[in-house]
Amino acid sequence: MKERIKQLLDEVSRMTATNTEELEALRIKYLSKKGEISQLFNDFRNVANEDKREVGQLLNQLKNAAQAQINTLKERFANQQETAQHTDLTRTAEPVKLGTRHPLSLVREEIIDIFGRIGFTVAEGPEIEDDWHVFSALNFPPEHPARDMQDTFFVERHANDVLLRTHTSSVQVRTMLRQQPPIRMVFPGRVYRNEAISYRAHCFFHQVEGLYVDKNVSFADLKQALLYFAKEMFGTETEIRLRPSYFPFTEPSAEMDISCLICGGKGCPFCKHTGWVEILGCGMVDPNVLRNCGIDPDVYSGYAFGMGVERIANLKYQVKDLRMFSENDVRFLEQFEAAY
Ligand code: 2NL
Repeated sequence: MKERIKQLLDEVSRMTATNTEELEALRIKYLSKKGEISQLFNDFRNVANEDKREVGQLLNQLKNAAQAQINTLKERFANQQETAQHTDLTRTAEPVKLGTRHPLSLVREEIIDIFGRIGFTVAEGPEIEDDWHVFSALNFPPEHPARDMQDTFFVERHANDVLLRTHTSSVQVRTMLRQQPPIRMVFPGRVYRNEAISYRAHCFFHQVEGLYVDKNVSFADLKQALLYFAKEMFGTETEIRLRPSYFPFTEPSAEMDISCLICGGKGCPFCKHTGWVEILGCGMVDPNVLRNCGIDPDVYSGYAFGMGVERIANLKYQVKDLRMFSENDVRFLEQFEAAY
Protein backbone atom coordinates (compact mmCIF):
# COMPACT_ATOMS: atom_id res chain seq x y z
CA MET A 1 0.00 0.00 0.00
CA LYS A 2 2.78 2.41 0.93
CA GLU A 3 4.47 1.58 -2.37
CA ARG A 4 1.30 2.34 -4.30
CA ILE A 5 0.86 5.65 -2.49
CA LYS A 6 4.43 6.69 -3.24
CA GLN A 7 4.00 5.71 -6.87
CA LEU A 8 0.84 7.83 -7.09
CA LEU A 9 2.53 10.75 -5.32
CA ASP A 10 5.15 10.68 -8.03
CA GLU A 11 2.51 10.42 -10.80
CA VAL A 12 0.49 13.28 -9.36
CA SER A 13 3.49 15.60 -9.07
CA ARG A 14 4.20 15.11 -12.81
CA MET A 15 0.52 15.36 -13.76
CA THR A 16 -0.11 17.71 -16.70
CA ALA A 17 -2.91 18.50 -19.12
CA THR A 18 -3.16 20.51 -22.35
CA ASN A 19 -6.83 21.48 -22.06
CA THR A 20 -9.70 21.58 -19.59
CA GLU A 21 -11.15 18.26 -20.83
CA GLU A 22 -7.89 16.46 -20.08
CA LEU A 23 -7.73 18.13 -16.71
CA GLU A 24 -11.26 16.96 -15.87
CA ALA A 25 -10.28 13.40 -16.87
CA LEU A 26 -7.36 13.56 -14.41
CA ARG A 27 -9.61 14.79 -11.66
CA ILE A 28 -11.98 11.88 -12.25
CA LYS A 29 -9.06 9.40 -12.44
CA TYR A 30 -7.64 10.39 -9.06
CA LEU A 31 -10.17 12.30 -6.98
CA SER A 32 -13.71 11.22 -7.94
CA LYS A 33 -15.65 8.83 -5.67
CA LYS A 34 -14.39 5.84 -7.63
CA GLY A 35 -10.99 7.40 -8.35
CA GLU A 36 -7.68 5.81 -7.40
CA ILE A 37 -7.13 7.87 -4.26
CA SER A 38 -10.67 7.27 -2.95
CA GLN A 39 -10.09 3.59 -3.61
CA LEU A 40 -7.01 3.70 -1.38
CA PHE A 41 -9.04 5.39 1.36
CA ASN A 42 -11.45 2.44 1.12
CA ASP A 43 -8.57 -0.03 1.44
CA PHE A 44 -7.31 1.86 4.52
CA ARG A 45 -9.59 -0.36 6.65
CA ASN A 46 -7.37 -3.33 5.95
CA VAL A 47 -4.12 -1.66 6.98
CA ALA A 48 -2.57 -3.15 10.09
CA ASN A 49 -3.20 -1.05 13.19
CA GLU A 50 0.49 -0.32 13.81
CA ASP A 51 0.80 1.07 10.23
CA LYS A 52 -2.42 3.11 10.26
CA ARG A 53 -0.78 6.30 11.50
CA GLU A 54 1.98 6.37 8.86
CA VAL A 55 -0.24 5.23 5.96
CA GLY A 56 -2.97 7.67 6.99
CA GLN A 57 -0.54 10.59 6.84
CA LEU A 58 0.77 9.47 3.44
CA LEU A 59 -2.75 9.12 2.08
CA ASN A 60 -3.73 12.62 3.17
CA GLN A 61 -0.51 13.95 1.69
CA LEU A 62 -1.38 12.30 -1.63
CA LYS A 63 -4.92 13.61 -1.67
CA ASN A 64 -3.76 17.20 -0.94
CA ALA A 65 -0.99 16.99 -3.55
CA ALA A 66 -3.44 15.78 -6.23
CA GLN A 67 -5.94 18.52 -5.41
CA ALA A 68 -3.20 21.20 -5.37
CA GLN A 69 -1.80 20.09 -8.73
CA ILE A 70 -5.25 20.10 -10.35
CA ASN A 71 -5.97 23.57 -8.96
CA THR A 72 -2.65 24.88 -10.33
CA LEU A 73 -3.42 23.51 -13.79
CA LYS A 74 -6.95 24.92 -13.67
CA GLU A 75 -5.65 28.40 -12.88
CA ARG A 76 -3.11 28.20 -15.69
CA PHE A 77 -5.91 27.41 -18.19
CA ALA A 78 -8.04 30.30 -16.94
CA ASN A 79 -5.13 32.71 -17.47
CA GLN A 80 -4.34 31.27 -20.87
CA GLN A 81 -7.94 31.66 -21.98
CA GLU A 82 -7.93 35.30 -20.95
CA THR A 83 -4.77 36.06 -22.93
CA ALA A 84 -6.13 34.15 -25.90
CA GLN A 85 -9.18 36.41 -25.91
CA HIS A 86 -6.97 39.46 -26.20
CA THR A 87 -4.76 38.09 -28.93
CA ASP A 88 -7.16 36.19 -31.19
CA LEU A 89 -6.83 38.28 -34.34
CA THR A 90 -9.41 36.18 -36.20
CA ARG A 91 -12.10 37.16 -33.71
CA THR A 92 -15.14 39.06 -35.09
CA ALA A 93 -14.74 42.82 -34.53
CA GLU A 94 -16.65 44.44 -31.68
CA PRO A 95 -19.76 46.07 -33.16
CA VAL A 96 -19.34 49.88 -33.16
CA LYS A 97 -22.61 51.48 -32.10
CA LEU A 98 -23.66 54.46 -34.23
CA GLY A 99 -24.60 57.58 -32.31
CA THR A 100 -28.00 59.14 -32.95
CA ARG A 101 -28.78 62.70 -33.92
CA HIS A 102 -30.56 64.97 -31.46
CA PRO A 103 -34.27 65.33 -32.26
CA LEU A 104 -33.96 69.12 -32.23
CA SER A 105 -31.12 68.93 -34.78
CA LEU A 106 -33.16 66.59 -36.97
CA VAL A 107 -36.14 68.96 -36.92
CA ARG A 108 -34.03 72.11 -37.39
CA GLU A 109 -32.26 70.57 -40.40
CA GLU A 110 -35.58 69.48 -41.89
CA ILE A 111 -37.05 72.99 -41.54
CA ILE A 112 -33.93 74.53 -43.14
CA ASP A 113 -34.08 71.94 -45.91
CA ILE A 114 -37.75 72.59 -46.74
CA PHE A 115 -37.28 76.37 -46.94
CA GLY A 116 -34.05 75.81 -48.85
CA ARG A 117 -36.10 74.19 -51.61
CA ILE A 118 -38.04 77.46 -52.12
CA GLY A 119 -35.00 79.72 -52.18
CA PHE A 120 -34.26 80.50 -48.52
CA THR A 121 -30.63 80.62 -47.40
CA VAL A 122 -29.41 80.42 -43.78
CA ALA A 123 -27.82 82.97 -41.41
CA GLU A 124 -26.81 82.86 -37.76
CA GLY A 125 -25.83 85.53 -35.25
CA PRO A 126 -24.79 86.18 -31.63
CA GLU A 127 -26.76 84.89 -28.62
CA ILE A 128 -25.50 87.76 -26.44
CA GLU A 129 -27.14 90.88 -27.84
CA ASP A 130 -28.04 94.42 -26.93
CA ASP A 131 -31.39 96.04 -26.31
CA TRP A 132 -31.48 97.81 -29.66
CA HIS A 133 -31.10 94.71 -31.87
CA VAL A 134 -33.53 92.61 -29.82
CA PHE A 135 -36.20 95.16 -28.90
CA SER A 136 -35.90 98.76 -30.14
CA ALA A 137 -35.24 98.00 -33.82
CA LEU A 138 -38.16 95.54 -33.74
CA ASN A 139 -40.66 98.19 -32.70
CA PHE A 140 -41.06 97.12 -29.06
CA PRO A 141 -42.36 100.12 -27.11
CA PRO A 142 -40.05 101.27 -24.25
CA GLU A 143 -42.41 99.93 -21.58
CA HIS A 144 -43.01 96.54 -23.22
CA PRO A 145 -43.05 93.69 -20.62
CA ALA A 146 -40.45 91.63 -22.59
CA ARG A 147 -37.93 94.30 -21.60
CA ASP A 148 -38.56 93.42 -17.96
CA MET A 149 -36.07 91.45 -15.83
CA GLN A 150 -38.85 88.94 -15.33
CA ASP A 151 -38.90 87.92 -18.98
CA THR A 152 -35.37 88.59 -20.21
CA PHE A 153 -31.93 87.59 -18.89
CA PHE A 154 -29.76 90.69 -18.63
CA VAL A 155 -25.99 90.39 -18.69
CA GLU A 156 -25.37 94.09 -17.98
CA ARG A 157 -27.91 96.80 -17.27
CA HIS A 158 -26.92 100.21 -18.60
CA ALA A 159 -27.93 102.55 -21.45
CA ASN A 160 -27.42 99.87 -24.15
CA ASP A 161 -28.44 96.87 -22.00
CA VAL A 162 -26.51 93.67 -22.79
CA LEU A 163 -28.83 90.65 -22.72
CA LEU A 164 -29.45 87.12 -23.97
CA ARG A 165 -31.58 87.27 -27.10
CA THR A 166 -35.22 86.28 -26.57
CA HIS A 167 -35.79 85.56 -30.27
CA THR A 168 -33.57 85.21 -33.34
CA SER A 169 -35.14 88.34 -34.93
CA SER A 170 -31.98 90.23 -33.91
CA VAL A 171 -30.14 88.25 -36.59
CA GLN A 172 -32.69 89.45 -39.17
CA VAL A 173 -32.10 93.01 -38.01
CA ARG A 174 -28.34 92.57 -38.48
CA THR A 175 -28.91 91.05 -41.92
CA MET A 176 -31.16 93.91 -43.11
CA LEU A 177 -28.69 96.51 -41.84
CA ARG A 178 -25.96 94.81 -43.86
CA GLN A 179 -27.73 94.15 -47.14
CA GLN A 180 -30.52 95.57 -49.28
CA PRO A 181 -33.41 93.37 -50.59
CA PRO A 182 -34.07 90.88 -51.98
CA ILE A 183 -33.52 89.02 -48.71
CA ARG A 184 -34.90 85.51 -48.41
CA MET A 185 -33.46 83.73 -45.41
CA VAL A 186 -34.13 81.49 -42.41
CA PHE A 187 -32.49 82.07 -39.02
CA PRO A 188 -32.07 79.10 -36.69
CA GLY A 189 -30.75 79.49 -33.17
CA ARG A 190 -31.05 79.16 -29.41
CA VAL A 191 -32.98 81.83 -27.51
CA TYR A 192 -33.39 82.57 -23.80
CA ARG A 193 -36.34 83.59 -21.63
CA ASN A 194 -36.52 84.01 -17.89
CA GLU A 195 -39.13 81.32 -17.23
CA ALA A 196 -39.60 78.77 -14.46
CA ILE A 197 -38.63 75.37 -15.89
CA SER A 198 -41.49 72.87 -16.25
CA TYR A 199 -42.66 70.19 -18.67
CA ARG A 200 -43.87 72.91 -21.04
CA ALA A 201 -41.43 75.80 -20.52
CA HIS A 202 -37.67 76.12 -20.34
CA CYS A 203 -35.33 79.07 -19.87
CA PHE A 204 -33.87 78.35 -23.29
CA PHE A 205 -35.37 76.93 -26.45
CA HIS A 206 -34.74 76.91 -30.19
CA GLN A 207 -36.30 78.91 -32.97
CA VAL A 208 -36.26 79.10 -36.70
CA GLU A 209 -37.41 82.45 -38.02
CA GLY A 210 -37.85 83.37 -41.65
CA LEU A 211 -37.75 86.65 -43.55
CA TYR A 212 -38.55 87.58 -47.11
CA VAL A 213 -38.15 91.22 -48.14
CA ASP A 214 -38.48 92.37 -51.74
CA LYS A 215 -40.65 94.56 -53.97
CA ASN A 216 -44.35 93.55 -53.89
CA VAL A 217 -44.13 90.83 -51.26
CA SER A 218 -47.70 90.15 -50.12
CA PHE A 219 -49.59 88.26 -47.44
CA ALA A 220 -50.62 85.77 -50.15
CA ASP A 221 -46.91 84.96 -50.69
CA LEU A 222 -46.56 84.32 -46.95
CA LYS A 223 -49.57 82.03 -46.90
CA GLN A 224 -48.33 80.03 -49.89
CA ALA A 225 -44.83 79.56 -48.44
CA LEU A 226 -46.24 78.42 -45.10
CA LEU A 227 -48.71 76.02 -46.76
CA TYR A 228 -45.82 74.48 -48.67
CA PHE A 229 -43.85 74.17 -45.42
CA ALA A 230 -46.75 72.53 -43.55
CA LYS A 231 -47.35 69.94 -46.27
CA GLU A 232 -43.66 69.09 -46.57
CA MET A 233 -43.17 68.87 -42.81
CA PHE A 234 -46.37 67.11 -41.74
CA GLY A 235 -47.65 65.42 -44.92
CA THR A 236 -49.50 66.48 -48.07
CA GLU A 237 -52.92 66.00 -46.42
CA THR A 238 -52.10 68.78 -43.93
CA GLU A 239 -54.30 71.89 -44.03
CA ILE A 240 -53.48 75.28 -42.50
CA ARG A 241 -55.50 78.13 -41.06
CA LEU A 242 -54.39 81.62 -40.05
CA ARG A 243 -55.85 83.43 -37.04
CA PRO A 244 -55.33 87.18 -36.48
CA SER A 245 -52.77 87.89 -33.76
CA TYR A 246 -50.39 90.58 -32.56
CA PHE A 247 -46.60 91.00 -32.54
CA PRO A 248 -44.82 94.36 -32.18
CA PHE A 249 -42.73 93.67 -35.30
CA THR A 250 -45.42 92.61 -37.78
CA GLU A 251 -48.63 94.22 -39.05
CA PRO A 252 -50.91 92.47 -39.77
CA SER A 253 -49.91 89.48 -37.65
CA ALA A 254 -51.25 85.95 -37.52
CA GLU A 255 -50.84 82.62 -35.84
CA MET A 256 -50.88 79.52 -37.97
CA ASP A 257 -52.55 76.23 -37.05
CA ILE A 258 -52.29 72.95 -38.91
CA SER A 259 -55.00 70.30 -39.06
CA CYS A 260 -54.41 67.88 -36.18
CA LEU A 261 -51.84 65.19 -37.05
CA ILE A 262 -53.49 62.65 -34.78
CA CYS A 263 -57.15 62.83 -35.83
CA GLY A 264 -56.77 64.60 -39.18
CA GLY A 265 -59.09 67.41 -38.03
CA LYS A 266 -62.01 65.41 -36.64
CA GLY A 267 -61.21 66.36 -33.05
CA CYS A 268 -59.33 64.36 -30.36
CA PRO A 269 -57.73 64.93 -26.94
CA PHE A 270 -54.42 65.91 -28.63
CA CYS A 271 -55.99 68.96 -30.34
CA LYS A 272 -58.37 69.49 -27.42
CA HIS A 273 -61.22 68.58 -29.79
CA THR A 274 -60.66 71.61 -32.00
CA GLY A 275 -59.14 69.69 -34.95
CA TRP A 276 -56.28 72.24 -35.09
CA VAL A 277 -52.86 72.69 -33.44
CA GLU A 278 -50.86 75.92 -33.37
CA ILE A 279 -47.38 75.79 -34.88
CA LEU A 280 -46.07 79.28 -35.61
CA GLY A 281 -46.50 83.05 -35.66
CA CYS A 282 -46.12 85.24 -38.71
CA GLY A 283 -47.04 88.52 -40.38
CA MET A 284 -46.04 91.36 -42.70
CA VAL A 285 -42.90 93.13 -41.44
CA ASP A 286 -43.96 96.38 -39.77
CA PRO A 287 -42.83 99.40 -41.90
CA ASN A 288 -41.17 100.83 -38.76
CA VAL A 289 -38.93 97.73 -38.54
CA LEU A 290 -37.88 98.06 -42.20
CA ARG A 291 -37.13 101.74 -41.67
CA ASN A 292 -35.12 101.05 -38.47
CA CYS A 293 -33.03 98.59 -40.46
CA GLY A 294 -32.27 100.95 -43.36
CA ILE A 295 -34.83 99.58 -45.84
CA ASP A 296 -37.34 101.96 -47.46
CA PRO A 297 -40.87 100.69 -46.64
CA ASP A 298 -42.29 102.73 -49.57
CA VAL A 299 -40.24 100.62 -51.98
CA TYR A 300 -40.09 97.26 -50.26
CA SER A 301 -42.37 95.03 -48.24
CA GLY A 302 -41.74 91.76 -46.48
CA TYR A 303 -43.14 88.88 -44.54
CA ALA A 304 -41.65 87.13 -41.51
CA PHE A 305 -42.47 84.10 -39.43
CA GLY A 306 -41.10 82.39 -36.36
CA MET A 307 -41.50 78.91 -34.94
CA GLY A 308 -40.24 76.99 -31.91
CA VAL A 309 -38.19 73.92 -32.88
CA GLU A 310 -39.25 72.16 -29.64
CA ARG A 311 -42.89 72.77 -30.53
CA ILE A 312 -42.49 71.16 -33.98
CA ALA A 313 -40.45 68.27 -32.49
CA ASN A 314 -43.18 67.73 -29.86
CA LEU A 315 -45.77 67.42 -32.60
CA LYS A 316 -43.63 65.18 -34.77
CA TYR A 317 -42.43 62.82 -32.04
CA GLN A 318 -45.13 63.42 -29.39
CA VAL A 319 -42.65 64.21 -26.64
CA LYS A 320 -44.70 65.05 -23.55
CA ASP A 321 -42.01 66.78 -21.48
CA LEU A 322 -39.89 69.60 -22.94
CA ARG A 323 -37.09 68.88 -20.46
CA MET A 324 -36.31 65.63 -22.32
CA PHE A 325 -34.67 67.75 -25.02
CA SER A 326 -31.98 69.13 -22.72
CA GLU A 327 -31.35 66.34 -20.19
CA ASN A 328 -29.25 64.09 -22.48
CA ASP A 329 -30.83 60.87 -21.24
CA VAL A 330 -29.51 58.27 -23.71
CA ARG A 331 -32.68 56.17 -23.33
CA PHE A 332 -34.53 59.12 -24.91
CA LEU A 333 -31.86 60.13 -27.43
CA GLU A 334 -31.26 56.59 -28.72
CA GLN A 335 -34.77 56.50 -30.16
CA PHE A 336 -33.90 58.96 -32.90
CA GLU A 337 -32.28 58.57 -36.30
CA ALA A 338 -28.61 57.59 -36.31
CA ALA A 339 -25.95 59.90 -37.69
CA TYR A 340 -24.36 58.60 -40.87
C1 2NL B 1 -43.40 83.01 -32.68
C2 2NL B 1 -43.60 84.17 -33.55
C3 2NL B 1 -42.51 85.55 -35.15
C4 2NL B 1 -41.33 87.12 -36.50
C5 2NL B 1 -41.35 86.11 -35.56
C6 2NL B 1 -39.89 88.86 -37.40
C7 2NL B 1 -38.58 89.30 -37.55
C8 2NL B 1 -38.35 90.52 -38.08
C9 2NL B 1 -39.38 91.31 -38.48
C10 2NL B 1 -40.65 90.86 -38.32
CL1 2NL B 1 -36.77 91.08 -38.22
N1 2NL B 1 -40.88 89.64 -37.78
N2 2NL B 1 -40.12 87.66 -36.86
C11 2NL B 1 -42.53 87.55 -37.03
C12 2NL B 1 -43.72 86.99 -36.59
C13 2NL B 1 -43.73 85.99 -35.64
O1 2NL B 1 -42.44 84.55 -34.19
O2 2NL B 1 -44.32 82.59 -32.03
N3 2NL B 1 -42.21 82.48 -32.61
C14 2NL B 1 -41.89 81.33 -31.80
